[in-house]
Amino acid sequence: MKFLLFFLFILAVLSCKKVDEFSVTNPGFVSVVENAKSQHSLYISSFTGNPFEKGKIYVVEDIEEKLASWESAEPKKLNFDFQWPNGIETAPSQFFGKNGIIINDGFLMPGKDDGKIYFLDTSENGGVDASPVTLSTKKSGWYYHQCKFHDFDNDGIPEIIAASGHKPLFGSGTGELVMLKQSKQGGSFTETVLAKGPDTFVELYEQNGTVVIYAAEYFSKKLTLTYSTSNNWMDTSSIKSLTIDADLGTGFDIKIQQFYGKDHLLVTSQGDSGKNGYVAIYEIPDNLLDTGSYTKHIIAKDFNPKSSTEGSGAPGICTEIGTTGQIFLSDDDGGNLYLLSPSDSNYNFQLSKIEENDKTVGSVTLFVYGHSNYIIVANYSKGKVELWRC
Ligand SMILES: [Ca+2]
Repeated sequence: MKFLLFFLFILAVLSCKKVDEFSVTNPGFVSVVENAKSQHSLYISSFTGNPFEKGKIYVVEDIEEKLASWESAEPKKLNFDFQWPNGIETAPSQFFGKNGIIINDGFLMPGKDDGKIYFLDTSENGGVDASPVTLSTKKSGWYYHQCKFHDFDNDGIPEIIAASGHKPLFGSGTGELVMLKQSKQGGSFTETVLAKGPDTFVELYEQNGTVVIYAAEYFSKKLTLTYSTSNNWMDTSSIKSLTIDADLGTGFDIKIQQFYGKDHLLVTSQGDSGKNGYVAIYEIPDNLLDTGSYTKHIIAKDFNPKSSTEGSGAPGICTEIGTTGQIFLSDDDGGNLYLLSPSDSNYNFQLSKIEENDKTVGSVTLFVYGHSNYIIVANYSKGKVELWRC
């Protein structure tokens, strides 16, 4: 029996294979969005720490048709230059009545930290020749990584929720959770600060009419949730934040994922300022505000960056592989790619290294097509966008 279980486990671990790769210089984030043809486009952000070098975005349209010939995908560069583009989302059609993407730009490095949230019309040629519309209005020196969308005031237009970070040249960094509200379709956006703390990645979760925003905070090293005491998010005096885990360490990725048939928080922490990072799953209680009932399970630990440069950390972005319970993990500055496979139904996972690289791997994202789960990997240091099939 033990042998059989071991054999089944090996099968599960071996179920991810690299299909192919194509070249893009310094790919950081990979984002799959819906496009005007009801297919999917892959947007690839590219950046370096060189203050004189612009950040770039590349697009591969209709990736459904590229899966079988990934190496010849030929990404096209957007003509507009950015600073340090991060995550990209499908824009709600209600904003401007056309197909588009939301681009989150900027990073804490000097020369890159005057970030913005942009809308880009992608209805022609993936947006290669389009000029972005700036939606954020924050003062300079703040940057953005990711947006979430929810219609908080039921006017038919979703609001944008984003974390923004700020790191002065001297002193510690801070974060602010902001809401961007559009006045009417096609109209301008106003940006309101909801709470202090969230600086990088957030998740929005709704249960029984209660909306909460979770954040794995990078600077303040906490896992938090933000909510409205009156369920009226337009009344900023009603917005409160609670700490779920004060011992998170340097917070990084956060996602709602299903394990054992229930929603959980999947979180990566870069531990003690980049060192001794770990991956944790938190159980979500029936009462979302009961912060003492988010039971934490550390499922993999002792991740470390290959270099001791300040700001380096491990691990990075992760995603569940569909609904398999397996997790595909980028090691960030640790350089590796890992699979985390459940070995029982009690939060025990096996960690297996599936690729080793010299320096840094960027984000990973899931693309489900047919009956297959594909993972797209931004292999930053190798300059490759990898396609894995799991
Ligand atoms: Ca609204």
